[in-house]
Amino acid sequence: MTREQRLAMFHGVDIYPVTCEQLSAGRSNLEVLEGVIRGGARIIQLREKDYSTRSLYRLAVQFREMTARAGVLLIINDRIDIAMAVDADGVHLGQDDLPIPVARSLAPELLIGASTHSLEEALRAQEEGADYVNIGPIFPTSTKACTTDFLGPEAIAAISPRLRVPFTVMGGINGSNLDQVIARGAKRIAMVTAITQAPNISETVSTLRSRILHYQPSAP
Ligand code: 3NM
Repeated sequence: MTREQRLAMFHGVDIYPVTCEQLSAGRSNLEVLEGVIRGGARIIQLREKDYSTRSLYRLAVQFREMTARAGVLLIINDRIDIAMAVDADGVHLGQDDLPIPVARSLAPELLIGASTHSLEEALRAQEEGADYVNIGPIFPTSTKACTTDFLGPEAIAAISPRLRVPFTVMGGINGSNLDQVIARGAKRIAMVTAITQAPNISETVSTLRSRILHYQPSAP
């Protein structure tokens, strides 16, 4: 696929599940992926910080097979080499990973996402050519050893009007606070544990998706 086709698919994203096998209630990443696909998600990010390159590559090959069959975008966290090796749809880069322009020159057709934690970082990532930026952490989360404080849902309303590129939000988002982020303008919502720890992943993904897609603000 070209980057343009991938971008068009990205625009159709609502829920954005991110893996973490350690926090998947004893299930494998492939089992989680299967549930995520059955629940109707249009994208998944493979994020495993501590795997060896070979194990991550092997898993990414399987993720690519399953996501390609389902027409689901596959984004690889941090590792542009793995993303290129398995013909993933994109790479998600943190503030300490390869600079966005370098990643872009290596892989012109990959979507490049960037983790950002402030307005300044979000604007810089956009200027550097990110295809989408993540704003987070929105709420406290123990999934990531965060050095930054959480931003609060108000940050979404403050940062997103300054962005031309699509954005995702992440960090501590779950069924109980989902409406707060949607109400601030979030349309693409990234989650780890709200999905990976759900007893029934496909049902949870499906329910969260319909809440994102059919959100109605409650009357004042
Ligand atoms: N990145 P959960 S927050 C991996 O803000 C990650 O950049 C974040 O996990 C960021 O949905 C986060 O379980 C953890 O809170 C999100």
